[in-house]
Amino acid sequence: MNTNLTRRQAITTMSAATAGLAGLASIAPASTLATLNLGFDESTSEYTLPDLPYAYKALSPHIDPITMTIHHTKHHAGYVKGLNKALKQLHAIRSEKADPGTLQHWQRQLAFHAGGHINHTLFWEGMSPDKNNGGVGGGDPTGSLAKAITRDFGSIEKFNWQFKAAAKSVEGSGWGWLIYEPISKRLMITQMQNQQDMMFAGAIPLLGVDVWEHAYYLSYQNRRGDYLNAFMNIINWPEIQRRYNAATT
Ligand code: MN3
Repeated sequence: MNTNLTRRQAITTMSAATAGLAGLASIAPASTLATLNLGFDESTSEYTLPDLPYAYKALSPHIDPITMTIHHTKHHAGYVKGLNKALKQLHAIRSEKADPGTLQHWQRQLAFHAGGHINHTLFWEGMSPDKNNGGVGGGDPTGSLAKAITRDFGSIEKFNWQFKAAAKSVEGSGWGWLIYEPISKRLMITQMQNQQDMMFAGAIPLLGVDVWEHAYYLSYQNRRGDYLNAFMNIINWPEIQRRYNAATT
């Protein structure tokens, strides 16, 4: 069975149910992350690796199929495995079946691998094949998101510049993010080191770009800037708008 189709059907069903409650204005808004499929299996309490929403070759020529395949089936799968292992070890420590002195290690492992799993899930779904390849990728944001970007960064061009410059200058491995800060209701651009460091509490991730070398090295080698220029052609702005709507509704 196609996992993504099943998830979309579930979301459609949920939306229909929510529509029936339209009169309840005070109902908690769906968070940006609420519809994200992390492949959590209630029966085993373990996370699984969801399928990509497109084929491995679909983002060509911007990201090559071998990079996509290894990135998803090896790197992302590794974070899912590491997340399950960290949770299992923490359970064992609570049950006094493991050395409590290793708690700090497994807490770090939990943050790193849970971050890796969520970051990559947001990353895959935040991209789409470009318009020449049957997708909706690229172009500029529109609507309320474009207005907010213009308000908070000065213009779409200034946003594009800062987003790429911030991602390009991440030291070592990490991510560039467009986030929503829900308290002052503003968009910001942040850098993330590894899978979890430097992100502040409350930041709601909208758009992320993976700048670990595994994300681009086969095609771009040390030219991270070229990879980031290519990435702009496959941003799924309708999905980022959906996340923005969920964060601000
Ligand atoms: Mn990665």
